[in-house]
Amino acid sequence: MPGAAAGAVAGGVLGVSPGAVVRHDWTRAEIADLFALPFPELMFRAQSLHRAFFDPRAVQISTLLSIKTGGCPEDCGYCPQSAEAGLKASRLMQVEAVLAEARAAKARGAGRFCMGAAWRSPKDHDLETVCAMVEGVKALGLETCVTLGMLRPDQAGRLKQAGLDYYNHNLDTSPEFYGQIITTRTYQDRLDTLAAVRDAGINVCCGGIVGMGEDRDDRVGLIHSLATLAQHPESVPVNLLVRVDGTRLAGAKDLDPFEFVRTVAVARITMPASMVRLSAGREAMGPEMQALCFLAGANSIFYGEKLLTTPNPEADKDIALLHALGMVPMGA
Ligand code: SAM
Ligand code: DTB
Ligand code: SF4
Repeated sequence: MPGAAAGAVAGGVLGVSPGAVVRHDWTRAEIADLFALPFPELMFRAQSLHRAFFDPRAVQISTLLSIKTGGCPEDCGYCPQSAEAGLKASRLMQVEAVLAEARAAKARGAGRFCMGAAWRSPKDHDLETVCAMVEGVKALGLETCVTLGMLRPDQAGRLKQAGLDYYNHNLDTSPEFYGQIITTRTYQDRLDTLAAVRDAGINVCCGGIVGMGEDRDDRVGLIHSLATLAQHPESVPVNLLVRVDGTRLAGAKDLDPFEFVRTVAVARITMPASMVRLSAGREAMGPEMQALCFLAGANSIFYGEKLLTTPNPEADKDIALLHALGMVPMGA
C-alpha cells in the first residue's frame, strides 16, 4: 500500500496543509496498487482527500460547443470528427452565433463555456476569430476554455492575451497504447502543446478516455503521465468512450463500470487539488453510477444536451440528479 497516499489522507483529516500532499513523483507501481485496493478502501481514500481539498457537495458546470465540426485530418480512432469517420464538415462559426450560445448556457447556469474545433492545429487567421470569441464569452462573465488541437508557444501566448482561462488537450491514454489509437500525432506532440499552454500561463485541462479496449495497465499509465507532470492539470477530464458508428472504435467492448469509478478515484487521489471531470459517456450511465463517480471524487460535469457532436443528459435531468443528491453547482 502506498504510504504517501495513506499519509495524504491523514494530512487532510488532521488538518495538515493540503499543499504538502500534492505529489508529482508517483510511480506506476503505486498507482497500480491504488487501482487494486478493495473498493471500500479506495472510495474512502478518494473521499477523504476530496473533502480535504473541496466542498464535496459542489460540482463545477461547463457547457461545450463545437465551433468547427468534422473533417479533421487526424486519425483518432474514437473520434466522430475525424475525416475518416465521415461526419459532414462545417466551417468555423461566426462570433455572434457563438456568443448567442454562450448567453443561453449562462442562462441555464453554466459557469464555464468550452469551445472545441476539429483541427489538427489552428491557422493563425482562425485563431484571431477564436480570440474574439474568447473575449466575448469572458465579457458575459463566463470562464472560457478552448480545445483547438496542437498549439505553438506564440499561439498559446495569443490566447492568453485574449484572456483565455483554460486550454483542453488530452493525453487520451498510456504512452504504450497510444499508437493503437492515433498515428498522425505523437504523445510527445501532445506534451509539447501542454508545455506551451502551461508556459503561457493558461490553466491546463488534460485527461483521457477509458473504455477503448485498453487494459488496466494503460489506465495506470495514463494517470501516471498526468500525475507526474511538473504541475498537475487544473482540470482532469475522465471520458468514457462514446462509441460512434463510423469510428474505428465503434465496436469497443463495454468497460466494467467499477473500473471506470476506480479510474476516477485514482485520479482524485493522485491529483487531489485538481478538478476531476466526469466527462463524455454520462448518457450511457445511470444516476447510481454517476453518484458513485461523485463519491469517488468527480466534481465537474459537462452540462447541456450535447457534448461536441454526441448527446449528453438533458440539463433538467442533471439539475434533478444534483438536487436528489443534495449537491449544488459550484459558486451557487
Ligand atoms: N481537435 C482537438 C484535439 O483533439 O485536441 C479538439 C477536440 S477533441 C474532440 C477533444 C477530446 O474529446 C479528445 O482529445 C478526446 O479525448 C475527446 N473525445 C473525442 N471523441 C470522443 C469519444 N467518442 N468519446 C469520448 N471522448 C472523446
Ligand atoms: C474532453 O475531454 N471531453 C470533451 C471535451 N474535452 C472537449 C469532448 C467529448 C467529445 C465526445 C464526443 C463528441 O461529442 O463528439
Ligand atoms: Fe481531430 Fe481532435 Fe477528433 Fe482527433 S480528437 S480526430 S484531433 S477533432
